[in-house]
Amino acid sequence: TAIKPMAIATWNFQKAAQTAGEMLEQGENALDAVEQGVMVEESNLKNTTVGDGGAPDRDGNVTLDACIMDATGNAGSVVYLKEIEHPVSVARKVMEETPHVMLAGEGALQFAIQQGFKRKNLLTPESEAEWKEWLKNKEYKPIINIENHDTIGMLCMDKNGDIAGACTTSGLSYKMNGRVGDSPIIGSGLFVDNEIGGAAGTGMGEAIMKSVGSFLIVELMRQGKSPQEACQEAVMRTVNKSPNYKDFQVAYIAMNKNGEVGSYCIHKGFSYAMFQDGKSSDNLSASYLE
Ligand code: SD4
Repeated sequence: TAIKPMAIATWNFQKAAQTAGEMLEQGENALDAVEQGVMVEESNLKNTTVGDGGAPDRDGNVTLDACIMDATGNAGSVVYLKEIEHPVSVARKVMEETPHVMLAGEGALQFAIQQGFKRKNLLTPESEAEWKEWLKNKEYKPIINIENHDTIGMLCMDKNGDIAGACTTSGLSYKMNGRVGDSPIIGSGLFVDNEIGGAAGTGMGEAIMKSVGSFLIVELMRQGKSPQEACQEAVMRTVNKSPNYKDFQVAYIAMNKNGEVGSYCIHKGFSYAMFQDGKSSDNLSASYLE
């Protein structure tokens, strides 16, 4: 049977999935599609959890985390990157132009500038005003599904059946200065093994990192689980080990080599966008809690 290219993305990012999906249908490769797809959200000023317009940390710094993986198992990542609108593209440059996988902070910014990326102030007046409001009480309590949950993780399968993935975020709003989440950590916020499939996570990064969630899902698929079963088991790993699991969200999406997809989350309200066969859809994820 002919392979049907497709793109899936965390949350209802249909424009991002469509951008990638249309590229795939035109025969472009999964890596180019996944990069261009997530860039839609990096540029979306209304998305305060990714790229330009991202909410700052508690000291007012917008710091971005992103990673990308291709079908050969190569990976690139940037963490605590400031002033660059498209961290995913810097992550791709790290993968392609350096002997390393991950660059952080000042060094990542220096590398980006060397590669021709332009510095830009990413703190919008709106995000700054909200941060100043937050400073009045300094209450650190991410609201489930709404605040802090708009990170884009995306998986693409191209016409050759090859899979690539990317994940990009400004992390949790009002995080501590220096905090890095799961999104740029290979195996946590994202993992792709082109023999098996890929997975991406969103939600409370600390919980995802502690279970190495995306790697876990790919390994469970390797053992024969469907993407849906694998996502569910990864979420349950966190639920069973976290007495306070009701206080945060963790959500995963996954895709296998047969083009089957799945998703699971703790709290109802997570959905994933999908583009295939020229059609875009928003899919409500199964959840542990109603
Ligand atoms: C993080 N996982 O930095 C990210 C946050 C997130 O939608 O997914 N927001 O912990």
